[in-house]
Amino acid sequence: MTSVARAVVRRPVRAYLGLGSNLNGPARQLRAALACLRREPGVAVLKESSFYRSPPLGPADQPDYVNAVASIRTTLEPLELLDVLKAIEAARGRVRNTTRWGPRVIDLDILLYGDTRIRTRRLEVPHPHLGERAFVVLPLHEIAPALTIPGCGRLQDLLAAVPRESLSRL
Ligand code: ROI
Repeated sequence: MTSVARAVVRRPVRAYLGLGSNLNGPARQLRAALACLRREPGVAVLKESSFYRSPPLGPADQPDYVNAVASIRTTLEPLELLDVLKAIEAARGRVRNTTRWGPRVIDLDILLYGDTRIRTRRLEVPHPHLGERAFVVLPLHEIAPALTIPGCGRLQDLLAAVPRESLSRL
C-alpha cells in the first residue's frame, strides 16, 4: 500500500472582524491594520466599512474611538485567525492595558466566523457585545445588511434597537 501525501485544503469561511483605535492617529491605525490583514496568507479581505467616530464606551477620560468592520474569507481556523489578529496588534505597537477598558492603538476582534458559535476562555464568537454596540452594528450593517447573528437575531433588528446618535461617519 502506498501512501499519498495530501495537502489539507480547508473550505474558506466568511468571517467579520471589528477594528477600533483611539491612539496615535486612529484612522491611520485602522488603515495600517487592514493593510497587514491583506498581506496575511489564508486571509482575503472582501469588504471594508466606512470609518466611524464615537465617544469611548467605558472610562470617559480617553480620546474618541474610530471603528470599522471588515469582511474576510479565510482558510484559518478561529484560533489561528485570533493569533494572526493578536500578532498584528502587537506589531502595530499595542501594549496590554493595566486598566480595564483603557485606550488602545489597535483592537482587532473576530465578530463572526461563519455560523459557528464558540465559547472558550480565549475566544467567544459571535463577539459577546456585538449586538449592543452601535460602533459595531452600524458598520457591520453597512457591509452586510442581511446578516443574522447566531443567538442574537437579525442585524436589521439590532440596528433599530441601538442608540447611534453619538456615532459620526468619517
Ligand atoms: N468604545 C468605542 N467607542 N469604541 C471601541 O472600539 C471601544 N473599545 C473598547 C472599549 C474600551 C470598551 N470602548 C470602546 O474596548
